[in-house]
Amino acid sequence: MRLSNLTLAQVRAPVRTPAYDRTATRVGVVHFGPGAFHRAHQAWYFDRMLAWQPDLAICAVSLRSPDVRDALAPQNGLYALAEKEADPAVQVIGSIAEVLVAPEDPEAVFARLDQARYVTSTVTEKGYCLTTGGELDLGHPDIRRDLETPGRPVSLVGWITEALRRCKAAGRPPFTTISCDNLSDNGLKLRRGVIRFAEARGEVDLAAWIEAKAAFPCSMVDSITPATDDALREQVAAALGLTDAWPVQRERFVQWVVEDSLGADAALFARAGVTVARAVAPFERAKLRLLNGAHSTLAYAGLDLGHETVSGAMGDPRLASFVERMMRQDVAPSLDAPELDVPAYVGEVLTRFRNPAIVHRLSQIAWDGSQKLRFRLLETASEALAAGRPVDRLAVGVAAWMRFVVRQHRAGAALVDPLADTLAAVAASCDGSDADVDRFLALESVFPPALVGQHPFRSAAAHAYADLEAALKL
Ligand code: CS2
Repeated sequence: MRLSNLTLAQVRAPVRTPAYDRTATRVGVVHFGPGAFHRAHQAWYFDRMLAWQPDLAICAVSLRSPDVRDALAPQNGLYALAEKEADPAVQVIGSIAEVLVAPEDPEAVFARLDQARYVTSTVTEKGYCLTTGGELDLGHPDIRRDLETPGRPVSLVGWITEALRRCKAAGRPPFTTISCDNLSDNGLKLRRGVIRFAEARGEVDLAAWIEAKAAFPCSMVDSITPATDDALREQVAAALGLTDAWPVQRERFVQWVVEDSLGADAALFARAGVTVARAVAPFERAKLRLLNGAHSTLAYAGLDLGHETVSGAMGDPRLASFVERMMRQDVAPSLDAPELDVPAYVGEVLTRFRNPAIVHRLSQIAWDGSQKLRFRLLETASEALAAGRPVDRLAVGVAAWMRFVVRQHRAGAALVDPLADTLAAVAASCDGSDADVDRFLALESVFPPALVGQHPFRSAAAHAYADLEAALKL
């Protein structure tokens, strides 16, 4: 038997089930991107809030694939979340009221957006359609398409702008949009993108209204969430006594820091465990540069050395001590986070990476490298150069990514990356020499020109590209 509203009461103890009556809840949140991360993170926070505030159920919107809807619709949106620790715990999350697939029925999505108090998003870095300078890329195919047919958007920016236009036309106050992706200044970038898009649509009044009235708080999200596998499905079925087509898993650690433009809801978010902060940037920089920067470095260098998982790579002293040196000596000096005990934070992140209950595949982290490197390593390297600090270790993950792209190409393995075709063409022209590094560095949509022009960065990348093992001794 399968998990659903009908079978919920049969879920076995000690699995926790929603602490509220689901039939009494109402959609107040529209979320774009109902992947595993959203379901393990924001949906868990809203599940807690629903116990005190019934009008914050989620309408989850998939911009393309029907897969999550197909898995969760027969379950009435219910699914299990497993915490992977030495003492594992499983709970059933009830905050997702429905999953919509945007292209199938755009008006149904707009109807939900009409009643939304919050719009949240986990569409990954590429979903923001930004240039390397962090501005909306008006030449991006999705943005061009949305400018042609703004009433049937395909991009996040297109959806939010059209929904806000409808709010304004109906005389309603705008919803608050919370970006939950791993981008520096995510809220600011999304806000600028939406305003820019409204202007490009010729909607100058709308752009001014959004600028004056709509809130786009920045947010930092954190919880290690490996992809779902059959082992998880089995573990969950045994715990629940029911099957679940798409459970999710994460570590117990979970953090969400949201910039305080939540008005009266700030107390509710805080009660659910959200850190409501005046400034998110210090938290966000620390997390992106320390955790995600180390993750990507471990992924590309670890795969090169034959490892498969994060905890496996952390068992290799060459990698573990390298990322620790990079975090403490190269990343920490780039942070201005007086409220954060950075040395202790580094220690916690390394302990989390070692969690033996988590099987986090390096290949999962390796996805979308062309989009991730900027926020995780390149911005840190640019600032280090400007401050006269070395970039040798910061360039290692970048060079390991280049090696990864070439290796995948030679093995005939597909690259999961929006720039896959461009990267394959670069890899095809690589011959293992120093010149390969220049070929990669010439990719303007990956590398900011100001960084590429700097000799120390180029030579550090070339050194690590030529001999990764030697570079790991740095
Ligand atoms: C990871 C992140 O896949 C990746 O790129 O670095 O998903 C990471 O696990 C999360 O940001 C942790 O909060």
